[in-house]
Order: sequence, then structure tokens, then C-alpha cells
Amino acid sequence: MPTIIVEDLAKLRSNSSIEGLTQSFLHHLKYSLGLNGQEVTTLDQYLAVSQMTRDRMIDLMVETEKRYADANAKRLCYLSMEFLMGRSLGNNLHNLGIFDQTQEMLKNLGADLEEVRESEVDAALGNGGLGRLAACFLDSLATLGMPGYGYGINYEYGLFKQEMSNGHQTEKPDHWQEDGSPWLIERPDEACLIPVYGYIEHATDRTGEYNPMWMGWNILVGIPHDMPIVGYGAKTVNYLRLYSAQSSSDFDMEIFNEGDYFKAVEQKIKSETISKVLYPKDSFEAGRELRLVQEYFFTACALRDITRTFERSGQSYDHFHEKTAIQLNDTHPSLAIAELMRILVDEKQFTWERAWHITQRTFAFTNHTLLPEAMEKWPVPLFERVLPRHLQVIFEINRRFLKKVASIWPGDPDRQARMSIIEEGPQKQVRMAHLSMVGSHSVNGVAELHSKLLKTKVVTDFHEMWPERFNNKTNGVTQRRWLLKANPGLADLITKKIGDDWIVDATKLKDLEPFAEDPDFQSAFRKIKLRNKEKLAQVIYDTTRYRVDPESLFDIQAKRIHEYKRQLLNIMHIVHQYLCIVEDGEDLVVPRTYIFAGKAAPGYWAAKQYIKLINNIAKVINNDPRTRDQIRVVFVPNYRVSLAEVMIPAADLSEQISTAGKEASGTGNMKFAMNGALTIGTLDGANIEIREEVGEENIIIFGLKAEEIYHMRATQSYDPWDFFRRNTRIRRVMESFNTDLFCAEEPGMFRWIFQTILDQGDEYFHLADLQSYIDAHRRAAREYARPDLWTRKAILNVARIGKFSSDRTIKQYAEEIWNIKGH
Ligand code: B1H
Repeated sequence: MPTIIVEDLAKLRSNSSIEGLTQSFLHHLKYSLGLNGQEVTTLDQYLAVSQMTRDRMIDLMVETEKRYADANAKRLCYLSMEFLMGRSLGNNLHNLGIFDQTQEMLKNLGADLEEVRESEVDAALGNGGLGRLAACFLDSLATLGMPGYGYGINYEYGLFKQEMSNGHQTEKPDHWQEDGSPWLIERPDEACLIPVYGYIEHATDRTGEYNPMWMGWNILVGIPHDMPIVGYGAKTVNYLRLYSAQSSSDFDMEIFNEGDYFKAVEQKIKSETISKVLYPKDSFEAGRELRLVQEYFFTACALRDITRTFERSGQSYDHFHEKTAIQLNDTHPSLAIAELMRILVDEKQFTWERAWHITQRTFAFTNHTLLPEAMEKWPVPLFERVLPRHLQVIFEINRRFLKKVASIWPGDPDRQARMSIIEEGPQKQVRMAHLSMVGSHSVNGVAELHSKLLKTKVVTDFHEMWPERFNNKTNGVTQRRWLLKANPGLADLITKKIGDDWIVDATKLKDLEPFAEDPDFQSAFRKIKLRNKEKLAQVIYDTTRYRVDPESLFDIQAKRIHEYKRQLLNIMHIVHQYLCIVEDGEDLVVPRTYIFAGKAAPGYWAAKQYIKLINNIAKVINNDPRTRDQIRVVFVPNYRVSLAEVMIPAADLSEQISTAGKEASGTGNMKFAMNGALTIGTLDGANIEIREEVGEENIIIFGLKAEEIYHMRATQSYDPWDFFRRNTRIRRVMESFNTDLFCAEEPGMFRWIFQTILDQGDEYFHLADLQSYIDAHRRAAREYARPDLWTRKAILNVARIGKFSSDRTIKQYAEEIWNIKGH
């Protein structure tokens, strides 16, 4: 490639013409990568294009900051242990409005953007829905021009990579930043020093007042790394601030050269290990000290940063909550409540009442789960060892809180015990959800049903005490990533028909409704779906060596593997169909490809068994000549954001089949529908609202409702044996697990499923829903066999999905909780 001389860098960066981009790209090949005349690899190209993109974002970031500062704007800080960002290049190019030019520019140089983008490693700093929601929110905040910043951990290792060995999941480390990331800007100048461990010295001050001193702590050093977040249209660039933990030895020397007590405290956890790895379990893991330290570490760093920024503005802390909103993404960052109290009381010498007034008005809390096992509770002795001063603060918050409870409900010690932040018992525990609700002015669930169940089944006492505090914010996803970028074919078709307003206003997709029956539009729509399916078929072949037919119905369940999400119900139906063909000689209405993807937490035995079972079933069915043209089953390894971007646009049918009352919202359900898949699902989470929007004739609903399940649990009226005895098809499916049909080489391997379902009560009501699920699938197949009918329904799903844009969600948070606006 030719070299160039760059004369005016600033001018170059604002130049979005193909010539300007070319210059910028070549400049980085030479001056950032040091390449001159050598062979340029695809990775080099990726790095240079990224630098080119990043330059443009940094200038805009500076401009944005000035705009907010001039307006003295209120800011939102979104605290989350997870941000599942995926790849950035394509998204940034789209949002900057230079995607097409960059594609052209690279083409002119003999390179291919699509290929270049494949060099990017996903930033997998999250487990699933909760982390991806945070990423969608950042995209919406920036697009809406709102001052919203993410705070989290710069994990050195993201979520493990999933590989298959003989059908089993194996985990490989995801060292995603091995060669650095062009999207992260290190900010050593903004480092934070965080005390941890130590003890409390009970002292009195000159006036004789009790004045506890936190002594003997270790110091953690947090170094921020900023990932710029471009809004669509490139007006606004916010950032996500991720902290790395660094060894504190240099700082110890400087700051604590006389602190002998410091040495006396054993270094329990080496500083650098704190940001080493993301916990791969998408629910709470009890008693992990490192996890508690992680939660505290990034939360405390965030608060240093937030208070520092606020102090620079020169305003009094009494106005803090008028200029700052802090959203807690589940309880994981809820130590921030105790930390802000500690800062105000211990460091700023505020009275407790004044500090509490500010704190409560600053924080808002989102709950993401109804599963009792996912609720965070920390043993008091562990907590006291790690954070002795914060425990004292929490005890004081609790003392005052329980006094209030007692004044509202005198003589009700049971209620006090239920509501206390501290759970009594053989092992005292700190209930983080209670701390979060007491310390916030807003508590929200993530779908209508979830918010309702929170109030009526989970935290009824709190709802009774503060009904005004509870609200719902139904989740959403960004149409920029999940339609514009993931499905360029469909995005183009839509834009050609109705213009491109839908990119920033998803309700505009409604304008597609009149075309739902238009034969030309239908045929174009089908053609795009087929192309997306061909692309996925290629990925399936590359990763599994199975060939699948793009003309068959693509039925996809892609999400974390979990008993409550009921991949097993899906499996049961597949086995049922298989047996109908091979034993009853039936033919399917339409040929089907069942596609699974998802990771299991490394310690979750049952979930890992499901993966093995799916792989074994795939092997049996895919190699059986009797079903060859009718059913295919595949498990696509290593589900992640970039794979989702290929799978979701290729789906005909989207499996959202959790036991009703278990899935807080789901967000995959929204992404699939946005790409024209029909949902087969239970009345759980956001499925209910999706049905409301798309209309009941355009979604396939089956199974028990949450209320029915609660009732059957309470009355113990579900007996899986009943279904087994009475329904021969169910019996046949269950018996297949008791034989070696799917484990000829591992005899007895899946017998545990037979036993768990029948003898241990089947917590997730598989058999109660199976017949209804089988019937629903028959309906789906009959409709799929009529392409005009099916395509109409698929188009209406896209046209009516507008509500589920994260832009809508963020506007509601901004208006109803944060009180922030666009600038
Ligand atoms: C969700 C989690 C979660 N709910 C603990 N809870 C974790 C809990 O590492 N941990 O300790 C990690 C994640 N994730 C999901 O949030 C819900 O299951 C989905 O239904 C929901 O759509 C999503 C976003 O609200």
C-alpha cells in the first residue's frame, strides 16, 4: 500500500470522505502499527480501522463533555458488574455514519470490511441478559444525547470460551485483551485508592463523642479504562469506565511510609487478582470473598470518581442528588449505598440524617430475578473482615430502618425479622436486596409480570411500607445493533419501504404493517430470511460439521443453559417428534432444524448434562436415515454476542419457554421478534407484553400461567407421575431417558433425568406443560407450511416490536427515575 504524509491531523479526523478515511487508515498503519511496506494482515487492518474510528470518537467525546458541563447537566451513573459489549467496530462505524464509506475505502485498497470485522474479539464482560441489557442501555443513552455513564470492571478474562469435547462443554480462558483493545483508553491520571480489610478502633473524639476509626486497611488501586460510546448520528459520545486493579506497592511507599500497622495486616488477596476474571455463574455464588471484594472495588472506585467530578463543579453536597443519579444494576453494586454514607459521614462530617437524605435520593435499584437462590447474601463474619466500617454503617442503617418498621407495625417482631437487612440464624447474613430497597428511592422490576410478582409474592412487606417506591421498567434492546447491524438485508428493505426514522424511533416500524400482505414485500422479506439462514448454515457447518437445510424451519433456542429456561422441554419435544417418525411412521408437516446454543456455568452439573444430551441426540437423529430429511438437531458452540448476531436474524421460530414466573423478562425474545421470528413461548416475563403488542394470532403461546403454577406449588397438586401414567406420548419420551437410546456408548447416562423429573417432583413443571407444548408446535408447523400466512405474521412481529427498543426503556428511566434529559 502507498504511504502518505499527513499534514493536518485534526482536519483529517473530521473528514469522513473516502479520501479522508483512506488517509487516516494509512496513517495508522504506519504511525500506530509501525508498518511500512510489509505485508498487512487482516488483524493489522482491523487495528488501523479501529484507530481511525477511535480518533473520531475522541474528538466527539471532548465536545460532548463540554456540552454537558456548560449545561450543568444532571448525570446518570449506571453501576454494573457486567457490560456485555460484544464487538465494537461495526457498531461504531454505523453510529458515526461512516460504515458505507469505510467499506468502500477498504474495498478500494483490496480489503474487505466484513472480513476485517471478524478479527475483532468480543468484549464478553458479562454472562447474559443482565450484562447485555447494560450494553443496550449505553447505546440508547448516547443516541438520546443523555449524560449516562457506565461503571464496571475491566476484567482481564471475560466469560470463558465454550468448546465441545465428545459432546461435553469444556471451558477455555477468554484472554480478550491479550493484544490490548483499541477501544479502551487508559486513564492513570484518574486512578483511585480504595481501602479494604482492617479493623475498627473504637475511639472518642475531643467532645467525648464516639468516633470509630477504620484502621489497618490495605490499599487497592483502581485504574480507569474508558470505552467511548457513540450515539447514532455521532452527536454524542459518552463512555463506559472500567476499572483494573493494580498492585498498590508503589502507592504504599508514597503514602504510608510511616504506617507500621499497615504491614501488620496480611495481604489477603493480591491486588491484581481482583479484576482478573468475571464470575461465570449467572446467579449468586455464596461466600466467595473475591467476588465481594470485586463488588466493593469497582463500586468504591465509581463513587470516588463521581464525588470527585461533583466536587470539581464547586457545588455543595446538599445538591448532590440533583446533579447525580446512580442506578444499581441488581444488588451487585449495592455496597455503593454504604460507601456514599461512609464518605459523607466519615470524610465530609455530615450528620447521619443529612447524609441519608442525599443518599436515598441518589440511588435507584433494579431487581432482575425472582429466583430465591440468586439473591445475594453475605455472611456477617466475612463481611466484617473485608469491610468492617461498611458493616457498621449497614448496622446503623438497619437500626434506624427497623425502628421505623416497629413504629408502623408495633408488636410485630416477625415482620421486623422478615424485613431486617440482617438475616438472623445460625449464620448471620447481610441481605443485599434489603439494603438496596431501603437505600433507594426507586425499586423496579424488568417486565410487567415480574414487577407485579415482586410486589405481591417476593417483597410484599416492603411494598406495603413504600408502595410509591415500586415501579416497572420493561426491558428493551437496541435496534441499532440487533436490526441495523445484525441484519443489514432486512434493515435495507425496511428503509427502502418506510425511510430510516426507525433507527432512532422504533415505533416507526409500524409503517410496515400495510406491507404485511404485499406479495412483493413478502417475497423480498423471505429472500432475506433465506440468505440469513444460509449464512447460519455455513457457521453451523464450520463449527459442528453438520449440514442443515436452509429451506427447513429454523427453530432456535439460544440463551444460558438453565433448568428454569427449560431446554429440557425443547429436547422432550424433539424426542417426541423423532419417536413419532421412527416408531409410528408419521411424517412431519415441515422439515425442522432445531438449533441450540448457550453456555452452562462451569459448576452447574445438570446444565452441562443438557449440553451433552443435546449433542448425543443430534448424533443419533442426524445419522438416522429414517429422519434425515425431516429433523436435524445441532448445538452451536460458544454462544456470544457476535454469534447471536448471526443466529437471531436466521430464526423462524424463537423458543422462549421458561416455567411461568421464573424468567424476569428475557431480552432474546425481543431480538428474535425484531428480526421476524415468531415466538413459541409461555406467558412469562416480557413474552406477555410481546403478545400484547404483536397480537395473539402472531405468537404461539402455550402452558401454565404463573398464577396456576404458584397455586399448584402451594397445594402440591402437580404430580409428574400422573402425566406419565395417563399420557402415552409423555411416557414414551420419559422412558427414552431411562434407556440407552441416546447414550449407547455411555450406558445409563441420562437415567437421572427420568428420576429427577418423576421422583424429585420436577420443580420446573416440564410434564405439566409438555402436551400443550407439543400442540403448540403442531400449530406452528401448520402455519409455517403456508408461507404467505407465516410471512405476514413474521412481518407483523417486526412492525409491532417498537415498544421493545431500549430507547423507550431509557426514556422511561430518564423521566420517571433519573430526572435527566438529552443535551
Ligand atoms: C438476570 C441475573 C444475574 N437476572 C446474578 N439475574 C449474576 C444474577 O453473576 N451473578 O451473580 C448474574 C446475572 N441475570 C437476567 O436479567 C434475567 O434472568 C432475565 O430474565 C432478564 O431479561 C435480564 C435483564 O433484565
